[in-house]
Amino acid sequence: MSRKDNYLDIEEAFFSNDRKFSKKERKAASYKDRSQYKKSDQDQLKRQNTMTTSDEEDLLRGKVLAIAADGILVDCEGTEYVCSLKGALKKDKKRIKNLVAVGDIVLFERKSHLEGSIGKIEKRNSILSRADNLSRNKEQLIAVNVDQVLITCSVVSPPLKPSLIDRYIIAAKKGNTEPVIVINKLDLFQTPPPEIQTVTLEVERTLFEELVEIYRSLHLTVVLVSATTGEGMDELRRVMHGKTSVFSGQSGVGKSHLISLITGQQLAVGSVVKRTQKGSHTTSTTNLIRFEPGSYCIDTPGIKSFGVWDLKREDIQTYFAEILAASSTCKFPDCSHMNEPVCGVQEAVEQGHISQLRFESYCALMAGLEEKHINR
Ligand SMILES: Nc1nc2c(ncn2[C@@H]2O[C@H](COP(=O)(O)OP(=O)(O)OP(=O)(O)O)[C@@H](O)[C@H]2O)c(=O)[nH]1
Ligand SMILES: [Mg+2]
Ligand SMILES: [Zn+2]
Repeated sequence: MSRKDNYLDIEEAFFSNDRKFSKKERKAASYKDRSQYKKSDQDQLKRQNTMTTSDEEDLLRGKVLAIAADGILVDCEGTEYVCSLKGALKKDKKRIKNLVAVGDIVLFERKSHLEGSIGKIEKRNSILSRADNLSRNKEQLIAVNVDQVLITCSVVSPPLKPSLIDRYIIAAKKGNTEPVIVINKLDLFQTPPPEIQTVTLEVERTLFEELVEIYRSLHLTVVLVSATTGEGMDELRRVMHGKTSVFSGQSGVGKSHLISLITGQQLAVGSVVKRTQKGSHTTSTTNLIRFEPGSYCIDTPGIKSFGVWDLKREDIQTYFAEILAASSTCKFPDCSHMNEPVCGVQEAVEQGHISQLRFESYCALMAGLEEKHINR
C-alpha cells in the first residue's frame, strides 16, 4: 500500500512519536492516562475532556485545517500553528484510528512561535467517519463539524456505484450531517473516452437517470455537474453557500477539480488511470478551505473502500425510508424483508414501488456483504 493510499497512517506515525514531549509533560500525561483505569475517575472524565477550566484559560482556540506528515495544522484567528497532540488525549486510540480530524475545534498551548500542543478537542456536532478498511474495528474520522457531505461521484470514468452512494448516505445521517449527491463529468455522455463502448455508455446513462430519480424522490439534493464544461456549477455554489461541505468519494471523480473551480485555489488534480478507470490517488491529505465568509469546503483523498462504522443490523432499515414505510404491511413485526412470507417490502419491490437497486443495497448490508461491495 502506498503512502498516499493510507494517508491517515501518516498521522498515526506522527502521533506515536512522542519526541516533542518534555519529561515533565510525559509524567503528567502518564498520570492522566492511568486515571482512566479507575472506575470513579472514568465516570467523571468526559470523553475528550482532559483539562481543567484553569488550564483552559491559558490556551488558544483554533480549527484544524489539515493533518500532514509534520503535524496538525490549526488556524487561530488567521495564524496557522503546527501542533502535536498531548499524550492524555491518546486514551481513545484503541477504538478510533485518528483522534483529531479536519474541522475539529481544539484548545492548544503555544509552544514556540508557530507551534503548539493540543490539550482538548471540543465536542463535535457532526462526524463523517467510516470503518477502518484494514481492521474494520476502528472508526476512521474523515471530517467533523460539517453541515453536509457532498457524496461525489462521476459518470462513465469512474462509473457510478449505487451501493457506495447508499452507504455514504447512511454514514452522513448517522453522523448528524446532511447527505448531498454530486454527480460529475456529465460531459462524458456527449464526448465519451474512445475506449468506452456505446452499449456501456447506454447502460451507464440508464443507471444515471434511475439514480437521479430515486434520490430526488427520497427528497435528497442531487447536483448534476461537469467541471469541464461548467454545467451545474452555479447550483453547486448555491448549495455550498454559507455552509461547511466535505467532498468525499472514489478517487478520480473530480473532487479537487470541482473544489478548485469553486474556491479559486489551485489543487492537485490527477489523471484517471485508463486501464482500471478507478483513477490514481491524487489528493493525499484532507484540507479545509475557506472560500467566502462563512463558507468552507474540505477536500479529501479518494476512498478505496467505505464501510459504515458501527451499523447495527436492526437499524439498517431506518436509513431506507421507502423500505421502512413499506414494512408496515409485513406479517411479522420483526420481518427482515429478506425471505419471510407476506412481506410488504418484497411486494413493493415486485410492483416496482421500491427500486431494485436500493433493495439490493439494503440486502447487502443486512447480509453483511458490504465487505464485498466496498472493494469496488
Ligand atoms: N471529462 C471530465 N473530466 C473531469 C471532470 N472533472 C474532473 N475531471 C478529470 O478527472 C481527473 C480526476 O480529477 P481530480 O479532481 O483529481 O479527482 P479527485 O476526485 O480529486 O481524485 P483523488 O484526489 O485521487 O481522490 C482529472 O483528470 C480531471 O481533469 C469533468 O467534469 N469532466
Ligand atoms: Mg483530489
Ligand atoms: Zn418484510
